[in-house]
Amino acid sequence: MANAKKDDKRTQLEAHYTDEKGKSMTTNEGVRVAHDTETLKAGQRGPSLLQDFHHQEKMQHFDRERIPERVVHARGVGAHGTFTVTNDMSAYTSADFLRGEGKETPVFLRFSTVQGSKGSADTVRDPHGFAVKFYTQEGNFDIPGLTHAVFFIQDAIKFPDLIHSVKPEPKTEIPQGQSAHTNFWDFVANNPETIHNVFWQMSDRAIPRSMRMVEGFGIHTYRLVNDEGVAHFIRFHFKPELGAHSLIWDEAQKLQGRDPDFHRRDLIEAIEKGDYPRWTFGAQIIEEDQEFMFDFDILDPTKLWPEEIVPVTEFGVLELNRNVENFFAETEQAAFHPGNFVPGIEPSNDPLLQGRIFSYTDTQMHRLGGPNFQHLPINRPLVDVANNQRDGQHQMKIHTSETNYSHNSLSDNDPKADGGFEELRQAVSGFKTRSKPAKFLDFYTQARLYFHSLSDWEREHTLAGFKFELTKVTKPEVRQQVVNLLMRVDEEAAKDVGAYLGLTPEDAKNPHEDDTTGADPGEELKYEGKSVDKSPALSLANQPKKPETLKVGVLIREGFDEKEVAPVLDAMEAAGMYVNIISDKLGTLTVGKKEHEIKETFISTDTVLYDAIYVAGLEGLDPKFKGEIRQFVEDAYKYYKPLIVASDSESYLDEGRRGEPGVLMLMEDGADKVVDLVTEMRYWERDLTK
Ligand code: HDE
Repeated sequence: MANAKKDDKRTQLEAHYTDEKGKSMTTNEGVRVAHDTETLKAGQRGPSLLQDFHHQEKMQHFDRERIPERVVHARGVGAHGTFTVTNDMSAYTSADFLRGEGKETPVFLRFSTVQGSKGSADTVRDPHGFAVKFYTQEGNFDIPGLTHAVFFIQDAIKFPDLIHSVKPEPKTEIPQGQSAHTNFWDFVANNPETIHNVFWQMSDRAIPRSMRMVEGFGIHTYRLVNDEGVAHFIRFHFKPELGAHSLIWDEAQKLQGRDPDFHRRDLIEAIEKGDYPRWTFGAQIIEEDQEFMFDFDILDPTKLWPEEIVPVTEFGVLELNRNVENFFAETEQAAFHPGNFVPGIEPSNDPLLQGRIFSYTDTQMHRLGGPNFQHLPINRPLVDVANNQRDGQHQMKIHTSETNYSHNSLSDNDPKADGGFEELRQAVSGFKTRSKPAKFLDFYTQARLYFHSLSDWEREHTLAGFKFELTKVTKPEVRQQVVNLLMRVDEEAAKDVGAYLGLTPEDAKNPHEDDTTGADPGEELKYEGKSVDKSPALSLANQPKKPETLKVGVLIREGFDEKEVAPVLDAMEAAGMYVNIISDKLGTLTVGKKEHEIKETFISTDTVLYDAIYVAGLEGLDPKFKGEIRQFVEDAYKYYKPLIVASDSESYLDEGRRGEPGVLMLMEDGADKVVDLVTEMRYWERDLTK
């Protein structure tokens, strides 16, 4: 089977590129247009005429420019890239794109938030979508995953309820882009299976620093099947080269105003600069007969497989290396589907995955206007499509065959179903039932595992997340129920959050703990019970840190000390950091041999937009800016960010803060320390009372 080169998708898309430059204006029928700015009227001051077909066409097209936004994950950003195999997976799967070291497959990846509408801010608290489409030589394979390892619910039929509860409330259409409201928490309290993912949601994982710094998870259990028909259960993982890192909640909220497009801009800029984000793509793999080795059911999407028990096997590297040419045509019209499988990859019986396989095609037909959405350039596979599906709205093909059915004799029974995807041969038996396996009803063990695996600062942030959100809950009885639910996970956490809310957690069974409709007379399952108390892989404290692409805000104006500043900026740039000059006016500033463009001023930008602040020299600064500079320094300090202050600017740093972790005074320390200092990103041990 041929190798899909990284540019094959681009070549395919290019056939659809169109550019109006140098062309005369025409109607959509191709008729040249002499006037485009006045409608045709009966007399200069008279009414418009119905015969003005150009006006009508222009207006009617405009009137229909918007399509329904995605019912969830409406807000997103996408980019093209390449997946390259580093580890041949033939032993596990017949999927062509995972076989043969060095094989390249074009991909499209869309990141998204879940709750907010298309125009909502990027840095809201949410699980984030991590949806990948692989344009393989055997057709498209999609993983519409998340940046969380688990989901809120166990069964697809509850999805509309979950989403209704978290979306803006029906009476007021408030709040936007937030789970901090009464209905969502009422859902949580009365659907205790949500609590594990709610802990992820309240933790720093839900407010990433960058889409380039998130882990991606397929969440569900899938199957890899090899040429011999041997299957393994797996869970997909994407691990970012830059490590997974997060914002602080206060900062995230400010960013919603300062730059609602923060994540979008960050991704587009990095790719434009050639700093291509990369993830290793792999999976946790277990033998089929190890299905019951854990203390949970592997089909349960609210449970993760601890990496300490089942490590991730690397398949290859996914790199994003090309921005889209047109947001609507590519990112908005991209249609992902967890049922897009290629031979060698299959779903498991996970009841959430099974239900998703129905929903995605259904929603695309609604959103993209009919059954031919796969004809859209972004969705088209790289291989030929041949079947007897015909007609429908916006049909892009002219099928010339005289038959459109099988079996036929007139076309030699073409197209032939003669190989390709075949389901694993598997015996299935059982009574029809709506019940769940008993282990699905253990909602708390893994919520506890997650919480206990976090570092001190992550735990503190997670509890602060609960406190913030529950403050926005208007009904005291809902708060009480949530605090009681927390008690089932961790007594200390429940007491801490309860004390903040003025409530005493009650140690009572959740009324919905045994919820399962219908009786299952089926067999009792035996689980071996393998587990861990802590999973270090879950803590952001254990993620790699890299200097590349960290953004440093440099506060500076003419008159700085060149000898001090030039080596610092050189060292940062040599390490791949983005040096952003911020001054009192726009223009250019030469430091050493380099001329920097000043793109931001003291009043147009803010500490929250940078990973570190360097007060590099403010001699002769107009006193009217002093307040702004103090704010930059104050925020860098309180958000635990690296803070570097030049000798001539020490007056901006309170004496008590000098010598605190992550604070560097350049008169005492040297430029050589700067890169390591910034790479650390946060100094949680810093004393904020100073
Ligand atoms: Fe989705 N989800 N989902 N979801 N999902 C959609 O499909 C749905 C679930 C995920 O960037 C919709 O094209 C159901 C889990 C991503 O375009 C819709 C259930 C996971 C995206 C839909 C789930 C996801 C979606 C809306 C419960 C992680 C954005 C628009 C059974 C493994 C893809 C669309 C993009 C989008 C349904 C649960 C991830 C309505 C019914 C679990 C990343 O079809």
